[in-house]
Amino acid sequence: MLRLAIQKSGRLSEDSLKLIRECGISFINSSLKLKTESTNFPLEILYLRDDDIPGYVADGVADIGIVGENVLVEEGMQHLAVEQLGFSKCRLSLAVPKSDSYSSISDLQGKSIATSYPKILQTYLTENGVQANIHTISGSVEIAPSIGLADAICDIVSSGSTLISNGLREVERVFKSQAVLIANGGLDAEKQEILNKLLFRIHAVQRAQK
Ligand code: PRT
Ligand code: ZN
Repeated sequence: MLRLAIQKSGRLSEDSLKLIRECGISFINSSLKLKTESTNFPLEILYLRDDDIPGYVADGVADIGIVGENVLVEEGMQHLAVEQLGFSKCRLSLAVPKSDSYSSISDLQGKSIATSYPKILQTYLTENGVQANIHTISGSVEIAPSIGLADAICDIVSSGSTLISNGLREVERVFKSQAVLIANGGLDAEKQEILNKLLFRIHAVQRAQK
């Protein structure tokens, strides 16, 4: 039996469950349960917070998982990635108040930037030779400039409407993300075999969608 960790409830949940179902894997889904077993494939599904998924897979509590690349890279777990899944696409972007002048990344030199992704942001700033003060906050990042907490933000953007409604303007795209399948590096032969079967089905689903 292979253990798959997916997000319990959030932006990844629905498409993760949909992918498993499209692979012909049946299970009874209940939002109240923490885990469920497939009725026709050797798979058990664990429902977790997305941030916990890379750690559980690295520790072997789950064998495989589905998570956003933004979370995976921020947690320094890129080595677990097996395959991009093509959904939950978004980007991590820098944004400034729309009335602020901005011409290039060097305008952020010495400024303060609020984000929930300090590592990805720091890497990007270092690559661009910019030193800034990073304020790590766990949520409501987009209100940081208007309350005087930071000059700029670095946050997940999808349609861009959250930025607009908070009077912000996207100025740099820092990181592109989508959902990825991740796996523990030390699966035994039996589990690896099940994963190969699952991947075979995922590829068939992806081909059918093209
Ligand atoms: O509770 P749990 O910890 O499991 O979930 P979470 O609240 O941490 O994550 P969740 O469900 O919000 O997002 C899960 C993953 O979905 C993220 O890690 C991304 O990989 C991906 N994703 C895709 C997004 C978005 N699109 C997205 N739009 N994650 C967040 N957003 C937020 C963003 O933070 C901002 O507040 O949506 C807002 C921007 O959206 P637009 O459309 O207005 O630009
Ligand atoms: Zn989360």
